[in-house]
Amino acid sequence: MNNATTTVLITGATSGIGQATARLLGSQGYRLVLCGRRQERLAELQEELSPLCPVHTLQFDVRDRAAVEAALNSLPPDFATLDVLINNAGNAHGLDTLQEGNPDDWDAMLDGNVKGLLYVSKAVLPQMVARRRGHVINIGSIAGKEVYPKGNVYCASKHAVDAISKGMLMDLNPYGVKVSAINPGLVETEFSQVRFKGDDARAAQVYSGLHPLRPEDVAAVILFVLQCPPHVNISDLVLLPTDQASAAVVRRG
Ligand code: NDP
Ligand code: 8X3
Repeated sequence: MNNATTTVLITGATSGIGQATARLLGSQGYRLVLCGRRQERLAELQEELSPLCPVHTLQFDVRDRAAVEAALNSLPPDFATLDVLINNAGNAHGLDTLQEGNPDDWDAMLDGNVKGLLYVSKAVLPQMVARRRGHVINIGSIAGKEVYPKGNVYCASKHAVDAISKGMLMDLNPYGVKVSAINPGLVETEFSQVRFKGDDARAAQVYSGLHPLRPEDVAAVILFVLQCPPHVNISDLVLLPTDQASAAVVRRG
């Protein structure tokens, strides 16, 4: 794959894993379509990366099906042929037992992490199928492989991503389109700030006393997965910090 002719759409590019991936792929000269809700961050990233690679931005909420379709349909001709889709947008909202949980949080997680991924995929996959060429990289989680206390609905959303990735792999197999699921453990991003609704002290506790993954670590793995030879597909990968053994077992010094 020639980076300069490969167009990569990244959802959730305004922060964390998506932003680190945009920076790494941009440094390698890929053509980027960067997506998120925070327009000012998209503009800043476009300004930062434009000297390195062609960049187009799309501002939309993945939960809004009409907005997803309108955004993808608005791509200018030189960005409209997408070679790679990185379904990364998502978050956890709250950490509560089900009996104490907030249904608004459940809606945000199921609508964003699951239905949002489906809406974006539906808008992109037909062109990959028609061209018999493409690569979808879905960012799942260790929470899609295991359930941890109070993780209930977030874990359900990521288990759904795990199932969707497996189904997508089967659906796209006849057309030679690759599907890769990357499932990280603890990564220090804005993830916990969002989960705990801006309670920075509580968010910091998640990573205290251990050495979490950095978003750049996940970006490096995404690049590796992307650059495998055409006959090689990494279909399902779990990536943990050395200090983490499972969703709930971590070593804190
Ligand atoms: P961040 O909070 O740092 O980034 C989340 C990104 O998703 C932001 O760019 C945000 O952009 C975007 N996003 C969230 N909701 C929506 C929405 N409704 N519509 C459009 N964009 C949205 O978290 P991470 O980088 O950690 O998370 C990225 C992915 O990695 C998520 O899918 C998460 O579940 C997964 N993950 C994270 C782990 C971690 O420990 N951090 C571990 C395993 C998986 P904006 O707000 O501008 O819309
Ligand atoms: C994010 C990792 O373990 O905080 O998906 O849920 S975890």
